Amino acid sequence: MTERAAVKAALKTQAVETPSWAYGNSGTRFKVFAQQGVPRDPREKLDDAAKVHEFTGVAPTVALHIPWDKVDDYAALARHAEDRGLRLGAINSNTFQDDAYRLGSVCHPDAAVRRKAVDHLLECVGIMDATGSKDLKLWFADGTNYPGQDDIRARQDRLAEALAEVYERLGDDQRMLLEYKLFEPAFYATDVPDWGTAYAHCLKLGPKAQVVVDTGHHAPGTNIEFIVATLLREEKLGGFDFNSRFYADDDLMVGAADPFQLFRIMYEVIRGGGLSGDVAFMLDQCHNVEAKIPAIIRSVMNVQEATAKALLVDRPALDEAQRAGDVLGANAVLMDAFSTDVRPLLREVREEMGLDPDPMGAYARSGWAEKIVAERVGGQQAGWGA
Ligand code: PSV
Ligand code: MN
Ligand code: MN
Repeated sequence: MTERAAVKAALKTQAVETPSWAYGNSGTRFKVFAQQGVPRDPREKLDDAAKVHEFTGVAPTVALHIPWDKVDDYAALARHAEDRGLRLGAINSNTFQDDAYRLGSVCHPDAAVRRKAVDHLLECVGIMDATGSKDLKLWFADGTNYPGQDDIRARQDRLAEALAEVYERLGDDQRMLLEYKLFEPAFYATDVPDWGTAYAHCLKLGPKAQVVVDTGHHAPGTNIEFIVATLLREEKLGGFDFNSRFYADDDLMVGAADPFQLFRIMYEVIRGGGLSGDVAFMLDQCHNVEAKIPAIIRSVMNVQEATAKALLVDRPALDEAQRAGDVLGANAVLMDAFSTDVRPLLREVREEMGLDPDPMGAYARSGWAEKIVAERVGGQQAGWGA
């Protein structure tokens, strides 16, 4: 296979998971703007996700958030997905929206609240059994706002105990993906604030526990690709929640704020063998002011472009320059790949996959946006920002 053919083959097998909540109305704590035609239930979210997959060819799975996507029959929901060429992806738990969780969930000082939270996590594993989902994605809003509010060490013990119970419940082919986030909603001490804390818990739990890197969850200036390289080396990178940020957890379209960072991350993924393995490439975004389906299509394309550029890095030349201590030469090899216009290559890839080379244009011409505005009245608000 020529090098170009190998790059194209890798791009054709890439899979980006889209989040159900990105299809619904969302906003900030100041205002949720209602858009016309948004899904009224989880099935309609899948209908929209099917359009993203139809026009990109690389978005075959959809992440659910429980209870935002609560239904009576999850097996039927999985069939609804299958009928549209999709599968259900990660099940995201939600231990942050009930009044009971004011002081935390699995780290709460009251054992009764911790029980409620763990029961929810176990319920999510039950949903995975019904949907065929492989990954339970855990994000805890737990933390404290004031020094002395609670015992930081005791909270870690409670967290470990809860995670261990859920880990035991996982099936052989199921994983637990633990997400970290520097701050928000807690402003003094978050209980899983960084990759080190997540890694330490996952290491103790065992091979089915891995870390999720949400690209919007770090302090400004953090070298995320270093974290990615380290977690891959330790076989603890479970996946990504991709989005981009200018300030904090902005949840904007991935690749919008810093396409160079996304390229550097994808380069380390490829360098560490993560493109063909079990790393889940998920989006975690909110489209507050822009049209949602095209924004998700654009996001998938941004991931593809960063991946294509990272695949084009001349690794033998880079290796040679690095070994020779050629600082500028090595940097130039990386920058050459980043500066390549990969859009013609991706158009070719899409044509070879039987797709329209222009997914944004094809979606706009499809009439789907007009159809859902006409047919769906009273669309659902996503849970986030509610
Ligand atoms: C938290 O900020 C987070 O990134 C977690 O992944 C949640 O599940 C998701 O946002 C909800 O939008
Ligand atoms: Mn996330
Ligand atoms: Mn987030």
